[in-house]
Amino acid sequence: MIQSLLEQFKVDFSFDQISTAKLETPITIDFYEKWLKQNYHGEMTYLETHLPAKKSPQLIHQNLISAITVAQSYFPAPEPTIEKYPARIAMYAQNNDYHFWLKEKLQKMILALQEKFPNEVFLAYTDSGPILERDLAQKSGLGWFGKNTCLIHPKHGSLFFIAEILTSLSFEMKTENEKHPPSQIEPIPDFCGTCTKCIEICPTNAIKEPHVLKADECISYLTIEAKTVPPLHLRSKISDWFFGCDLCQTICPWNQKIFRQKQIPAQNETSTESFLNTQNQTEQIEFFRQILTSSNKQIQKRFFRTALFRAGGFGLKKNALIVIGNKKISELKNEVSNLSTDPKLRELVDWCLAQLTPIHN
Ligand code: B12
Ligand code: SF4
Ligand code: SF4
Repeated sequence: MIQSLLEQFKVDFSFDQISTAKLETPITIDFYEKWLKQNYHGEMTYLETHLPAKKSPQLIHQNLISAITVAQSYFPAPEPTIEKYPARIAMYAQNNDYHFWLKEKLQKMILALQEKFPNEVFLAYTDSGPILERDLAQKSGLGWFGKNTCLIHPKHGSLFFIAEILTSLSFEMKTENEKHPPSQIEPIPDFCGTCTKCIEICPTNAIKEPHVLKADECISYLTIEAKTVPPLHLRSKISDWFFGCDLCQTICPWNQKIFRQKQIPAQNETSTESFLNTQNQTEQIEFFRQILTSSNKQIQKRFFRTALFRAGGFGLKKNALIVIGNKKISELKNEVSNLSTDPKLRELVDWCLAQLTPIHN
């Protein structure tokens, strides 16, 4: 019964994949602990706080036994933002904030499950819970761990979110129509082979070795998570990325099929600098002008329920200053100068103005 219910969910909620796994100590927990000890997580201290529950998921709720895992493709955008941003933004962020709409899908699934299993526990998560999601998804057969650390599926590539329902239900029981109990799903083998494209393209060399990302050097961290301005040596490497980064995924051979299938030319996606025509340039200048001249409150209001909300007013101003400096958008010199009264941004403003000042011999 459960297998056919899951198949129904896959269709009803347009998931790319749905599966199950036994909930136990993750296979890669030792990698995770080592990674934390190396301080590769930067300011994301919540990743340390999450360690005990990640190690022993039953600390979340003692009755938890299994997980239903889903993969939801985010490209092309299934839930596109109303506003199209004229700046370089990671593909996932071209959707409304998945912490809301993807979780809402899981909550609808839980309502259906609770009708059939009223005495069982069901908890929905995507991204923010104390769960090692790539490990759980790998165990459920949703993909393999790429050298860029992303989970990749031979058919679906890696441009997908992971979400899960933790439950007290057991999927060990096999029904007459099911050849295998769902929890005995075979993990997908590693198809990276000798390829190292993701490591080579990373502008900040954040992938220190296959499977190991120094997060505090990743553009995604620097433009979304960091509450401080990026160190000087990384600023030029951020190039024109305003929010997030996709390069180690868009270069991946396993995503090229997705671009071809959807008839999207991958050229701009895999380039370390995006191409902008004159109209895009004008729109981009206006977009950054608005960011720089709005109050942090106005920015929060404008980006509510979008992925960009996470960076907040300070974060988006910081990101705009870096792109303006790197792309030498001198039309915004006055707006940049006006921000020098903000003590948190003053040093970055000086750096940005220095990039905008032509050097004379
Ligand atoms: C913190 C975090 C980040 C950090 C650090 C990312 C990182 N690679 O560590 C930053 C801010 C940089 C980030 C960036 C991005 N993130 Co993020 N992030 C997370 C979060 C909250 C925790 C990840 C974590 O614990 N990292 C610590 C490392 C050690 O663990 P890991 O990345 O999961 O890596 C696993 C494997 O690679 C494997 N592994 C590690 N070493 C080795 C060695 C060997 C030999 C093997 C075989 C395996 C192996 O074990 C690890 C643990 O299971 C998860 C959500 C969650 N709760 O899990 C989302 C999550 C991983 N992020 C996600 C996404 C979409 C992104 C971005 C694509 C967003 C963007 N475009 O800007 C980028 C991708 C950058 C990249 N190359 O990873 C998705 C990934 C989906 C997928 N298909 O893999 C997740 C699962 C969120 C979600 N629910 O969809 N993220
Ligand atoms: S997201 Fe960008 S900066 Fe981060 S590891 Fe991938 S290529 Fe490097
Ligand atoms: S680019 Fe190559 S090495 Fe990197 S994840 Fe894709 S297949 Fe693996």
